Amino acid sequence: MNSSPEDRRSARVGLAYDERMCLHATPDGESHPENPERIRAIWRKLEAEGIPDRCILLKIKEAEDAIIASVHTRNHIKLIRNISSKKFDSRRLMIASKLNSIYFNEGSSKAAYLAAGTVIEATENVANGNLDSAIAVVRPPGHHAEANEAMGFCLFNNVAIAASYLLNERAELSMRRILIVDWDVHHGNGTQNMFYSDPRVLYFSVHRFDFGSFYPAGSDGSHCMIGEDQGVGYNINVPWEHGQCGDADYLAVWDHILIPVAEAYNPDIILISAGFDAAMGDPLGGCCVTPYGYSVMLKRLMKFADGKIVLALEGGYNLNSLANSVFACAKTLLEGSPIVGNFEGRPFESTWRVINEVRNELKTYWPVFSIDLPEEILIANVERYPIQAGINSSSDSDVEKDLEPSNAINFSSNNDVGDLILPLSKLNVDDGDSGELSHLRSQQNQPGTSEAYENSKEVTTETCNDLFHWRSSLSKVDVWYGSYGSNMWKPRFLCYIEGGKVEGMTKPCRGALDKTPPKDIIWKSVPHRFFFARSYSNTWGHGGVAFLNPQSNINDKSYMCIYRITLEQFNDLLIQENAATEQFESPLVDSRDIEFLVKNSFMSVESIKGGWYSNILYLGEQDGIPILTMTCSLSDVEKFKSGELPVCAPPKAYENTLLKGLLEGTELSSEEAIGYLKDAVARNL
Ligand code: X5A
Ligand code: ZN
Repeated sequence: MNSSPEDRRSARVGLAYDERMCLHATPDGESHPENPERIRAIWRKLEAEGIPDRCILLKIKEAEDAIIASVHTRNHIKLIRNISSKKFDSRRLMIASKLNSIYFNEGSSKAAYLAAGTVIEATENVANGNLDSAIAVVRPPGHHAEANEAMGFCLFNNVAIAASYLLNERAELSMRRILIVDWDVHHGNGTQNMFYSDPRVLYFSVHRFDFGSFYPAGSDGSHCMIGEDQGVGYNINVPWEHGQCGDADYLAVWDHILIPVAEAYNPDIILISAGFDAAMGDPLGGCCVTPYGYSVMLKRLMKFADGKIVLALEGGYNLNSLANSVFACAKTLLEGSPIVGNFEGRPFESTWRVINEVRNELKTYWPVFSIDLPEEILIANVERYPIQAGINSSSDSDVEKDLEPSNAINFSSNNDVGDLILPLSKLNVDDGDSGELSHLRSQQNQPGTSEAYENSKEVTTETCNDLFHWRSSLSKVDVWYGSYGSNMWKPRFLCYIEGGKVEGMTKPCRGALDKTPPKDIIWKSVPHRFFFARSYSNTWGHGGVAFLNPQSNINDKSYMCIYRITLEQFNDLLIQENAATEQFESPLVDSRDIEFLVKNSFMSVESIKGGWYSNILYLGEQDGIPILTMTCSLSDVEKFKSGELPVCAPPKAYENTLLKGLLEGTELSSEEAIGYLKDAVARNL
């Protein structure tokens, strides 16, 4: 190690970088966000700013298997050690393809061992006092790597290895409480799992969660994951509900969660899983943290653990944002104060909700959370919502006012035909319409939302306004969602809107982003047959679930409860009904699709093709608004008939839910309702 003589006043900051970590690259030269240019760009920027001269450059060395083995399995280590060897040449692609978001080449092993070794080296030298703090510019990243699995661009869990090294191999350094702050935009599932029952490591992560749909998806990143056994209370997740979070949101979390906890925990050292993919401009993160934001987040942590902080690079995929953010952090460590800058905006309304949820979940373990947040904060900050592009154009609402009723498609509904919905042929569909369905356009501005639109103007940035495009326009369109299964019982249906579960469900629903309850509820019957098929569902366990035959038949009659919701909510419903986990940057069903549906009566949704309910049916209209439902494809019906797919009676809890729906919504007696369901089970398709 060599320190620069002329800069005695600045802190001893270790800096580690090695070009050999660029050896890990896609095997075919295909472009990939996690590529060697990431750390080269950082290094170029640091050099251009004279940072390496002000730091202590660290020796780079490969991690030893014995150390890696404290968090990874023997098998995993063997795989990463051997994956780049000649004899794996033919199997490398295949092995990578079986993993989640992983590639391997001849340089992967070397880079993985160097990345882990470098973070160990940096951590050890901060722990033993040789350095005040350090930055490890490493790749591949680590926080998604599980004990026995590479995933999410991560091979070895660099930070977890270093933490466990201090605890288990370097006890004499007295690093008894390690705070890991994971500010990568993704949840560090691997790190969480490795220390889930270990109170010596407090894992804190703030990440996009989007109700479980953001990578790595599922429930691991939920605020309910607080640790177990001895480690309960020592795992803290702050899950954003959406993208676009920026400095104000992160600093609010620092103020009201991280800093109070750090004060109470009193860590001996802080390891930062420093991904910069929450940075403004990052192509994966969709958030808006500025270099100044990172700088302040870091500075606020420097008062703990005598300033013993190690930053280890995780994600970050916009080369400029990445390099500028790392530079800001280096400067902050060196100078002991944040870079020059200022904040704009204030936290989202959802940020306060999330902060309250986290504090509430953990208040028995962190008494400081029992103190309610000052009401002024909550009141003064409730009006910022994520941008829903399109809604802040002032002309938008004018367009709606100018609508001429004569342009509307004339459904000339004849509601006197009893409660049977009109067959399509009776509908007068005016083909001369300009494009969108005018009757769909002539919808309401919902109460309260115009203020939200006003406020959303202030947070516009070039990179932070993409995600909610489709939501904004579809939130202004109403549809009737027709339910014929368990959703006929309103409390069960509401799980899809508000999130949560009712009795008998094995797991909670994510809910829709817009949690407004349905505006109206009507009961009808439709000339379609409903039946039970499949033999297991995630929500209800063993037994069949309800489907509606897409083909109508005048002799069939099924009860249907229709809920008036927005087309945005219908999309969220569709995603949940089809158990889709990825994020959809475009809607599954939009206004144009409804036009198509009006003409063709059903439509298969391509992007959820494997889902059981990927077929949208149009069932006519009510009050000028289309009635849609979702069911299986015609080809599934054929498979149910042929026995290729199972037909099965519903599980008891599911059947009871349907019964409750029918009894509360229809005039049916208990016997009649039971008979109606029994009949659906008994008859052939
Ligand atoms: C370290 C990191 C992201 C993985 C995203 C996979 N991983 N779609 O940022
Ligand atoms: Zn990430």
